[in-house]
Amino acid sequence: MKKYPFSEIEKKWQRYWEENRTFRTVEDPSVPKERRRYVLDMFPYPSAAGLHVGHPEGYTATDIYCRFLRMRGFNVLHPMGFDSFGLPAENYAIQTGTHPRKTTEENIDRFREQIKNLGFSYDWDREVSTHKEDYYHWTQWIFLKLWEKGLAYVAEIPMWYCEELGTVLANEEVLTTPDGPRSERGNHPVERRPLRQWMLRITEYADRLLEGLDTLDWPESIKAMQRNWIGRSEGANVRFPLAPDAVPGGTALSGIEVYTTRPDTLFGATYMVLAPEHPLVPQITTSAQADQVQAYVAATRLKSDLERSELSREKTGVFTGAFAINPVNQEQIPIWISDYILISYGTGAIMAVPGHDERDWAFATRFELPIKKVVARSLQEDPREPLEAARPEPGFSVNSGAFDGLPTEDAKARITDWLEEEGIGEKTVNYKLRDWIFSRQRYWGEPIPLVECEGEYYPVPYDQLPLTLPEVEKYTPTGTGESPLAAVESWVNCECPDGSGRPGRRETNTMPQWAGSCWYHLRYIDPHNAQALADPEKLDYWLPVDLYVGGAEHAVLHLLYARFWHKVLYDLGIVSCDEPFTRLVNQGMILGEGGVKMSKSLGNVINPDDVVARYGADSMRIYEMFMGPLRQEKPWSTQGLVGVYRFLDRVWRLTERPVTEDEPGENLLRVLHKTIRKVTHDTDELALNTAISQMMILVNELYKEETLPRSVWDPFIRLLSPYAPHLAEELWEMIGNPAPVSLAPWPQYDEALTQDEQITVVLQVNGKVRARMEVPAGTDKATLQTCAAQNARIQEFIEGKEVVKVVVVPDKLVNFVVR
Ligand code: ANZ
Repeated sequence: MKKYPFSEIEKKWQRYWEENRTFRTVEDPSVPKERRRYVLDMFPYPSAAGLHVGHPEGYTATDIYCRFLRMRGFNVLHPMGFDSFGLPAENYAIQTGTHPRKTTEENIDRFREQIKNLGFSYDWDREVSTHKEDYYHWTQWIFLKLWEKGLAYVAEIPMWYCEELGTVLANEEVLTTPDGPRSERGNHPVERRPLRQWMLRITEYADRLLEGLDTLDWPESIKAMQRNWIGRSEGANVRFPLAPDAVPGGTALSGIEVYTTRPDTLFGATYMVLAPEHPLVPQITTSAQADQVQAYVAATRLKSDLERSELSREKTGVFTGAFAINPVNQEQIPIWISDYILISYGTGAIMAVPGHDERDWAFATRFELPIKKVVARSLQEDPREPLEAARPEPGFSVNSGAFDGLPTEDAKARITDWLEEEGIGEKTVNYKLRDWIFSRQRYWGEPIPLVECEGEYYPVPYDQLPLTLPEVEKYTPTGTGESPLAAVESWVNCECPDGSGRPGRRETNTMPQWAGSCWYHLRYIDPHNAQALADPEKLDYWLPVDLYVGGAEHAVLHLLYARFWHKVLYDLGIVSCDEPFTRLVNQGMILGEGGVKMSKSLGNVINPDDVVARYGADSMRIYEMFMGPLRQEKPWSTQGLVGVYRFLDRVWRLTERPVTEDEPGENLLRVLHKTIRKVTHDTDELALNTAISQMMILVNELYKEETLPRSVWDPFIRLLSPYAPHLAEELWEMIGNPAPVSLAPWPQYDEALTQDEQITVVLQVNGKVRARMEVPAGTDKATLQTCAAQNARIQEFIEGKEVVKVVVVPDKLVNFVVR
């Protein structure tokens, strides 16, 4: 018999599915909402490198799941598309002059081809690409809705700017080097410059983004990351007056407001720290300290917030020369500046409590500032005994006047009440979440559909969308921090959309790559609609997404942004559910052989095309699922891949045997029903590796037969179909069934037949039968011996005696030889 001809088989069935549009989905009103499923993959950025083995991992899992659901009668929406705006194509355009559209579309063609070669059951009629005009028409439409709702605004924001490249850089394009921050491209110096940016008010949705998490079936780790990112904290704002004679011009200034989550530690505040950018800094700095302060402020401009917040970094700072007054005890305390205080959080100023905050402790010890204990571990602890390290844990207030003895939580509440009564502070909630910087000074993105006219912005009318990207001469930035679009005079200059005939200037910033992926789950539902983002009835039928699968690298930003837009669209009445993705699964990373990261430099990158060419798509699919649990990280193993190929080859060779209408033997029937049960449950749970093992067990059983009983072979082919769809279609056709098996009903199992046959085993002591026990047929020796030793009758006979030997004959007897 000829070798398993996977390549022919795979081409044949891919053509069949395509020609027959086997996996096309329509909103079928006869299928109720409970029996429809929306299963979504995170769509890829079509990079020049093509597909890597990480892509097919998630795609195979969802494909198996979707095929399984279809066979069980569900109406399944399973689309694929491309996140096709983005930096690499633009950078390539800067270097070569090739239009990013050309590069991008070539890459998309290659990706599509590679994805199709793996036999995924996507409904290709629904393919979307975010860079296409009929797609970004609606991205712009959503932007205008955000703008109308007051959720988009302009602000001056410090951005990384590179003089040499003449452009603004994203955080990930800036490297920290010993010579300061440098551009990743070209290693040029960069600095932070305030630039005009479009912002989206995601902070207005902070509480809802937080609360919504409780309703989602997502990995706890991802929810925790989102919670941390949103970073809601409760505390108090407290105003510290300036010491009038210790501050230049002190009496004219109102004081320093701080945000603290620990108002209970107010008596322990021994100094204050302002962010170097704090507006009070130049006003309170004494002339003696001015030079040092200015130098420090300048140095801070070169640092990112991330770098500044690193806990392990040695603390730096400078004294301003000024003093404030602690309002609880009227003590004069010095005011410092330091870069670990961020201007963008709270009030940009803190009261430092070195006794109970680790960063403050590090700072105070470095600069020899006083440390006071104001929280004791217990009421017995001596309040005078000094601290040995910062003690952030709660306890009982000490050295805190009238609040002494209160447990931390009570002290927080009581001191906050007191602050409010005195009018020097109030309860405050803060979020780490910042508004979203939504503009990019780039060419290859969605134009922001606004026109500026005499200092005001006007929306491009809805009937003039999409506002298309003009062709440009060159993609290099203008050198002014503006996007290359600013150089296209004929596009930039236009009439003000308000009908006044005044001259206007188009917004030249474009949207970030995140924009398109914020709502693609909606466009798949009705991708060709020219009148609306999607038909409301179709949105209602399919939403929310039941299962969303993708990499954990999108744990925060993409998932938060997409949830934010979805909630805004919910408020606008466009969608009727306020969370887009009910269940989220992150596939684990695939590492290189030996467990190291796959990387070009290590030369251990596996190319899916090579695997498909050598072993076939079905082998690739099953291997990636058989490597280990979907959610876990796992190393590539060529040996493992060969093993899977052999398994499929063995399945193929079974066709050498005649298919008969004979009843299968009892054992084979039992294995079949167990297999159906396990594959059904495991596929449903996405435990795909164990489902595959069980199919291997059934194949081994079939090898013990001389013929293939149709009543076993037929359901086996159905089970195999989601996993190795090409081979399954071929086997199905070979036994004369009408194609496609991909849409044939899923096999049923009989619970009774999945139970192991029970057998009576006799239990003997010194050869005499003393008891009997019922066990599943085929129970192994060790289990039999353990169970027998626990039998009460047997225990009576062997108690106090020495067991010299135990004879175990599976399915028959256990004999204890005692002395
Ligand atoms: C006094 C204090 C005593 C603090 C103590 C902590 C422990 P979260 O929980 O993250 O909200 N803080 C306030 N604004 C800051 C800023 N702009 N940059 C850096 N740190 C800032 O943290 C709030 C705490 O972080 C605040 O409470 C403040 O230090 C500091 F035993 O105030 B705390």
